[in-house]
Amino acid sequence: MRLSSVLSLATFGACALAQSNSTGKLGDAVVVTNNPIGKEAIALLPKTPFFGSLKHNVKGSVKATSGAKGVGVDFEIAFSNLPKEGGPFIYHIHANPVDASGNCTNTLAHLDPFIRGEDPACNSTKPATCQVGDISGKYGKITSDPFKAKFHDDFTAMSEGPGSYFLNRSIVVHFANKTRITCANFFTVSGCSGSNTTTTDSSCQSSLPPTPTNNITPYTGGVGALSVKSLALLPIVALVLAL
Ligand SMILES: *[C@@H]1O[C@H](CO)[C@@H](O)[C@H](O)[C@H]1NC(C)=O
Ligand SMILES: *[C@@H]1O[C@H](CO)[C@@H](O)[C@H](O)[C@H]1NC(C)=O
Ligand SMILES: *[C@@H]1O[C@H](CO)[C@@H](O)[C@H](O)[C@H]1NC(C)=O
Ligand SMILES: *[C@@H]1O[C@H](CO)[C@@H](O)[C@H](O)[C@H]1NC(C)=O
Ligand SMILES: *[C@@H]1O[C@H](CO)[C@@H](O)[C@H](O)[C@H]1NC(C)=O
Ligand SMILES: *[C@@H]1O[C@H](CO)[C@@H](O)[C@H](O)[C@H]1NC(C)=O
Ligand SMILES: [Cu+2]
Repeated sequence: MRLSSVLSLATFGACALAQSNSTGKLGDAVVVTNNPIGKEAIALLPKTPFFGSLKHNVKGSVKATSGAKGVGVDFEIAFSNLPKEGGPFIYHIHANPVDASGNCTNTLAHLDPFIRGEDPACNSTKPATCQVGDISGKYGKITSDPFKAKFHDDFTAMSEGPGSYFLNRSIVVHFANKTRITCANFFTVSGCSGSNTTTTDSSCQSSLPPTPTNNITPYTGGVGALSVKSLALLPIVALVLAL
């Protein structure tokens, strides 16, 4: 009797622990309800991979649009030219932007404002308990080439303030073994053929500064209309700031 109640207590304790681990020190991820209507941002992968021994980088982009009524974010994913080996590939929003050198290591870990940690792995049936930045954990790994996906995430923020804000951060694509292949920063695209912009819009892509300046965070803090001209100047501005 006594032993069995101790045992059941222990079992209960283990369950509670496991749950609190996947829920995060600050609780479950909170639904974002005040994203600016119509706001769009995109992260475009650079020409050169970070992972040294790949000849051609993964191509593609992660496009983010404020969800209906400002709730969460609608994501559109397009990746192609993936390595022949080492999949299924995973991708996440990482905490820091990519620096000017394009070094994906310096993007640090996944966006994790609720301090959940990577382990245990995200259970996609309960996305609020996953790391906010664990996009492939919540919505699926990259399992085809080309890979396209569209999904809605409730927990990502497109207005500054909350920790779940990601437009000052980056996307990182990894091999299945977590080695980083490539990474790119988000920036707003209101100036990039407006709401008709798609991830395959080549005019949009060619308006961007070429690699490696692609890696400089061009996010200018909520400026809506980022013109092609100001995009082109950004590397210079960033260089001046860096000096
Ligand atoms: C939860 O965290 C504790 C200590 O922080 C650890 O011992 C335990 O293995 C973790 N449980 C799971 C399911 O990861
Ligand atoms: C991860 O996988 C890739 C592709 O298979 C391989 O080239 C790389 O060396 C691996 N990294 C580690 C740390 O094992
Ligand atoms: C990237 O940055 C990390 C940490 O700062 C460093 O150890 C590594 O050598 C860098 N990699 C490259 C390719 O520069
Ligand atoms: C994920 O959560 C669901 C619903 O709570 C549960 O039925 C399932 O066993 C969980 N999967 C894993 C791998 O923990
Ligand atoms: C990004 O913005 C958020 C919210 O405004 C802020 O808390 C965070 O420190 C910023 N991160 C970086 C890397 O600039
Ligand atoms: C998108 O473009 C088409 C034609 O190029 C135009 O008819 C339509 O109004 C545009 N939609 C928006 C939302 O701008
Ligand atoms: Cu990652």
